[in-house]
Amino acid sequence: MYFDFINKVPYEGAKSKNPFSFKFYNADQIVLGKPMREHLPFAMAWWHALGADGVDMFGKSTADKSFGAPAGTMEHARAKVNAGFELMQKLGIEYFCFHDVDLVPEAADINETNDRLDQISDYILAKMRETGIRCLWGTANMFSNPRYMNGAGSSNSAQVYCFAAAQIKKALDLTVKLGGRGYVFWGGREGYDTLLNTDVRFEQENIARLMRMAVDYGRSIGFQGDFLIEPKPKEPMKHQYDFDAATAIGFLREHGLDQDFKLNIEANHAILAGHDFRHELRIAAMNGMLGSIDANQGDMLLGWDTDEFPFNAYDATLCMYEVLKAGGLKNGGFNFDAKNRRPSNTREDIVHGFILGMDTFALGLLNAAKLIEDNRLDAFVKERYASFNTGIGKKILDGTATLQDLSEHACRLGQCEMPSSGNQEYLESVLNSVLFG
Ligand code: XLS
Ligand code: NI
Ligand code: NI
Repeated sequence: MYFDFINKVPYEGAKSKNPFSFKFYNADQIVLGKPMREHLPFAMAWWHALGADGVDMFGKSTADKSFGAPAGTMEHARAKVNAGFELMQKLGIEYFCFHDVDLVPEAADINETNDRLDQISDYILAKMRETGIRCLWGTANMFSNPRYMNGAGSSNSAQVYCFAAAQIKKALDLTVKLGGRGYVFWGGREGYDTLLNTDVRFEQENIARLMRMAVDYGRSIGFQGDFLIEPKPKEPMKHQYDFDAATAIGFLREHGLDQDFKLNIEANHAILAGHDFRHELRIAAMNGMLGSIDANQGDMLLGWDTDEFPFNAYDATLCMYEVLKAGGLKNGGFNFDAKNRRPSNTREDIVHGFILGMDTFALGLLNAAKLIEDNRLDAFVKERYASFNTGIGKKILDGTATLQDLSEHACRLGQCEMPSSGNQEYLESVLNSVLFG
């Protein structure tokens, strides 16, 4: 036992002072006709929960993630499985997400790595059967190994491209073996630092080819879930090709991949792209491409992907508002792509992080449901466009008016009335009164 200081974390309500209890996440509570656990399929990110040990560019690890076994061994890989399943069970987290190399130490020869992956996935599968915990999505890490210094699908080296393909194939095999609902492409090194050495069109077309091959292979082995692109504008590259939701959607459509792919929207990546979380969710949702969510939070004062456990209740509320209005996540979930701050280096801190994140999204869900029931925001937006419901506006929507007709309409009026007020401050006060009233 690695988390022997807790049993199953209970829901005790907002007034509880017990640090190891949920204040808002009450799995069985019905919200808008569904239990919270179904609205919020939470997932543990293997790499953060079981891997991230506080190493940063300036310092060594601060947290012990050995779980009692020597680093770089299969014993350690199995200890991580044991610790991860114990943690998920105690928190009531029903899903996990993984990269291939989160699961086992990578060997020099890919064949050896693949053997290790076969072993560990047998071990994981047994745990899944025992606990009922499931796989949300899998992915291949195509950014850490030095061979990916120029990218994976965007590499200038055909050999590197083949190694990327081999990793994707294996990660798809694992995802199918573990019953994963999604397969993610996060293009960390798919981008460029200078145009002086880069053929952007060539690189993007090659990425699309690799994705097409992945889809063909995945479908051929029975993968029925979603392929997902996780947009991020920069870091580690200066320019990353999957800049934001709109860019990724355009890419998928251009290359005929839009039937198989959706998007995995990460809160922190939205901020790096100069948007906010809800903008990215809306763009994905209105294009029918809201697949899954990487639930974390950035720091407005820092320009990088800090992957914090989310605590901003406004953001979570407006996120859940978008998700509820989009009809929920079908194959997706809320993956805590989040890690403890470097000085929060105990096992208790890991549990605090998840409790915080799960409570924040539960609070967001409860608030978003209240906003929907209140209906003032929705009604306002609907009314705002009412001039298109009748007369010339209706003709525009029906497609029965020409530019000439509209011009005649305007010229007949001579002068234009001002449109109705946006009433932003009023709407913000509605938001506050619903949240805190
Ligand atoms: C990095 C990404 C990464 C993906 C999975 O910024 O968020 O963690 O989610 O490769
Ligand atoms: Ni992510
Ligand atoms: Ni990220």
